[in-house]
Formats: sequence, C-alpha cells, structure tokens
Amino acid sequence: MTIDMTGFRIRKLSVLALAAATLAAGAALAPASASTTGGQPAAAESANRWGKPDVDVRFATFNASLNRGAEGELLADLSTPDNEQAQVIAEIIQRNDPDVLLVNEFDYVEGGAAAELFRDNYLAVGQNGAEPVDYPYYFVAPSNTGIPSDHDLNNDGVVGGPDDAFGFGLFPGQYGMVVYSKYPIDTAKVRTFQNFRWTDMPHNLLPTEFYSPEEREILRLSSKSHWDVPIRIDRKKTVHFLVSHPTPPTFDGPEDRNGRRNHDEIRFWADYVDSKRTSYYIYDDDGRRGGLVPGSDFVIAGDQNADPLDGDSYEGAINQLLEHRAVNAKTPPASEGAVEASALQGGINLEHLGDPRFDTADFAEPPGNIRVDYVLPSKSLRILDSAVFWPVSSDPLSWLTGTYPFPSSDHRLVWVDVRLPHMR
Ligand SMILES: [Ca+2]
Ligand SMILES: [Ca+2]
Ligand SMILES: [Ca+2]
Ligand SMILES: [Ca+2]
Repeated sequence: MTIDMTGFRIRKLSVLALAAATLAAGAALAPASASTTGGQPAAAESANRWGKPDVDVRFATFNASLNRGAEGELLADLSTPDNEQAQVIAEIIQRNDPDVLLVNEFDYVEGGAAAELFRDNYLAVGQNGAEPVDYPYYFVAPSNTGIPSDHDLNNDGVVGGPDDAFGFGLFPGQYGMVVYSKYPIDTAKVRTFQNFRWTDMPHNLLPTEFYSPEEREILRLSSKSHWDVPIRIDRKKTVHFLVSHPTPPTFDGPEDRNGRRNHDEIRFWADYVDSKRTSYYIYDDDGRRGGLVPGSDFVIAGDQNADPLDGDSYEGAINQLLEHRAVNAKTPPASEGAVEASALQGGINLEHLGDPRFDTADFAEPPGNIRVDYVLPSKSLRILDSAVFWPVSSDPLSWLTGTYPFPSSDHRLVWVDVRLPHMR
C-alpha cells in the first residue's frame, strides 16, 4: 500500500484537536445533518495540511452484491453483526481500506438505515483481525430500480413486474448504491440525475420502434441513478465522485434496448465532464442545467457493465470514457488472481481479446470473466498505484473472493490511488 496512512492518522488527530477552535471561528463546513448523510460534523479537515502537504486519496468501487430478494431483507440482515456475506464484504473493504468508496448493489432504504447498519455493525468491526474502517460520511438516494413505470416496457403483454420498472428490480431501491467517505461530503452540492429522461439526450440510441411514443416520453436514462457527489478533501479542494451502475447490455432482444441504454448511461458521464457544448442538455433532479464546471477534478466510478473488448456491450460503449480527453485511463487496475482464474476456468475466457489481468468480474459464460468495474480519475489527478482485489489461490486472503458460489460477490473491488495536484 503506497498511501501514507500514518500521515492520514496524524492529520486526523490534529483535525480533532483543532475542531473546537475552528467551529468557534465559524469556519467549519456545515455538519452532515441531512437524512441522506451520516456521521459527525465536518471539522476543519484542512487545518494542518501545511504540515502534511501530500494528500494521496484512495478511491474504490465495489459491486458488493448486497442486494436481497425482498424489501426489508437487507435491513434485517444488517441489523445484527453476524450476516456471513456482509462480514466477508466488510473484510474485503477493510483489507483494501479505501478513503472514498462506491458500493453498487446495495438496496436503498430511506433515510440511509441500511447504509448506517452496514457501517456500524460491519465496517466499524474488525473482521478476522483486519483493522476496522471508519466512514464518518456517506450518501444514499433513491434508485429507479423496481419503481413501476405503469407501462409494458418489455412488450410481453402484461404491465408490472421487475422488467416494466424504470430500472430492473423486484422492489423500489433493489440494487441501489451507497457512497462511503472518510472525507466530508458537500451534501448541499450533490447533484442527482434519477429523473433525467432518455429522450432528452440528443442523438440517443433509444430503440424507437420497440417503445411506444408514450413510453419514449417517460423512460428515464439511468437504470439506478447517476450522482455527482462532491468530496471535500480540503477546504480548497473538491473531487467530484461521479457514480452510477448502468444496466447490463443483456436480458433483451434483437432491438438491444439494454445494450443501447448501457451505452447512453456511460455516455452521460462522458458528456458531463467534457464541455459546455456536449453537456448543455443535462439537467439534474432539482432542475439545474449543465455539466461539471470545466477544470474540476473528478473520479468516475462504478460497475459500467461494459468491457472494452469482450462481452456484448454496444460498440464503443466503455471507450467513450477510456478514450475521453479528460479521463486518465492510462494504467488499468490489474490482478494476478484474474489471470489464474481465467486459465483455471478456460472456455470462453481463452477466446477473450482483453488481457485477463484487467478482469474485474467472475461471470459464467457467456460472457465469462470481463472488465466491468472502473475507477477513472480526471487527467488532472496523478495515478500513484491501482489494483483489482483478486488474490491468487495460494494467497491466505483468497477465500474472501473465492470461487462460485461466491462467499462475497461475483465482482472484485477496484481501487486507484491519486495524488491531488495542488497539495504537492
Ligand atoms: Ca411487461
Ligand atoms: Ca411497450
Ligand atoms: Ca443486448
Ligand atoms: Ca476476460
């Protein structure tokens, strides 16, 4: 691990020591009091950055498969500290110790109840000797999954069920997501794009013959949601954590409605970070228009459900980000465990064009093991190190990822360490 955790801890202590004085001076950020945010007041996180100029931040994404088959099940599972899958997921997070983390496939529960239970009953409890990990801040918001559209979106002649929802799901919020952070989240400046309509994206790939005119009017672009979550690394420094979970390009027909939606869900961020010319059409759930302020630092994270070379995503879907002029995609996170898994499992994996080192998911074939989980910083952020957490079978931690049926998830945690430029 290259991140200077000792420095981070010293920094945090000084922050606590200075918190009272700073609060008295009225300089602290607003306490995280909204129902969608957790934790303690945001103290003066930059108080002693003069003494510790390098701030290296680990950003991670993890599709943790913490979704359940019915509403309330995840809440019940997390209300005690002994759910085995949640323990293994927590240990993976603790072993990798990200500073800012997106968890995909985490059922949304209003008010953040599930997110708080996972944090307090699992992440804050050392699993198998791993150090506990403390996230004073988190963000959750509703997801389009499982929300009835009241239209026959899959054209099976019946209205209702998971495939006719605004995003595939058995109940509202299934397969949602949560952001955890050691740094304060600027809750007031979070932008969500849950309601953005697919038809409002110019030159979209919406399959017009598959959907009725009424359906085209109400379809939402995001299968879950798209969030711009500003992370306050320092009083002067904000990194926009741009998170989503585009729909898999599969489970559809020759019209490829899911592949097309996946492509456009990925395109949303490509346009958002590009320029006013490409992002002019964007509006958020509060009606504010436009994309990211040019020159802002960002990290795009999430299970994008698209491999650059293999699988069946729409042509060029993920290359919209990997080849983007504002995105630093130079050094893909990699693992040796994925190389070993590809060789052991054989089959379609041996026909893949992509280097197995970059695989992030252990899927049965088709499509086999592919690269779908990404942490993509802006070019303004220097990448120090990165990895996919996929240990080889001889590693004592290999059981955490395991083999099918997985003890944790079919996806692997992916992290990238970046250095913030103005703090050098
Ligand atoms: Ca239907
Ligand atoms: Ca229809
Ligand atoms: Ca398809
Ligand atoms: Ca592969």
